[in-house]
Amino acid sequence: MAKLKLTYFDFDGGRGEPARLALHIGGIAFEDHRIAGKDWPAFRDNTPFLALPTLEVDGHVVSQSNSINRYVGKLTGLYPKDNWQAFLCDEVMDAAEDISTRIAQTIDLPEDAKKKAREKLATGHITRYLEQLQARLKAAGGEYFADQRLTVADLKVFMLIRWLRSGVLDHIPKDLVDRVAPQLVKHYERVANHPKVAEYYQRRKAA
Ligand SMILES: N[C@@H](CCC(=O)N[C@@H](CS)C(=O)NCC(=O)O)C(=O)O
Repeated sequence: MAKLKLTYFDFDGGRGEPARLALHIGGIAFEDHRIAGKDWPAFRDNTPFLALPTLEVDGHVVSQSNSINRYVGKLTGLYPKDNWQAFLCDEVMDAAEDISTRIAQTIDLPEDAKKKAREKLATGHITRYLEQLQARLKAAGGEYFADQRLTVADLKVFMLIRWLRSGVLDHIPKDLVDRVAPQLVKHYERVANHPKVAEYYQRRKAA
């Protein structure tokens, strides 16, 4: 087994969290390297594309969250072997990445511009993405996004829905998901209650 070191910011969420969860669920040992915000400017140049997460595999540092998710998904059995199911998994992960990027682009805007941009996103792209993700979930059987079982796509959407419902995003109503895509809330709860996911967060809380 390759020696793995996953580097991401020091919080339980975001683009690095699905891979942390997948490795935990799969019982695969890895170094969980967490960077504090204050250390990021000095660390940035160590990353290939000036961003996190990165994954070091036997000394080779690679990046891009969904590429990492696919790789660890294959290692942990949380990525479909069937080509079509793999496509469904990828499409959902890339859609979640798209909408997260649009939201992230508003973070550093001045307050007025942020309010305007986020209100437009909430009624526009975010609503559309949530409706479409819910439709994808229903088409896949209603419980998981691909392969009728937990995959890295579920972990990626889990983090997105948690972010949208957390209340940290000013001007994006925290009940938006509940109103426009209630099946995604049920999906969120399903993933949160997965024994390994629940155990992971119990352990994080106790740490
Ligand atoms: N396409 C990249 C985006 C990576 C990205 O933007 N990461 C953010 C954290 S979630 C970051 O490193 N931000 C710090 C910065 O850009 O200075 C991926 O999917 O991994």
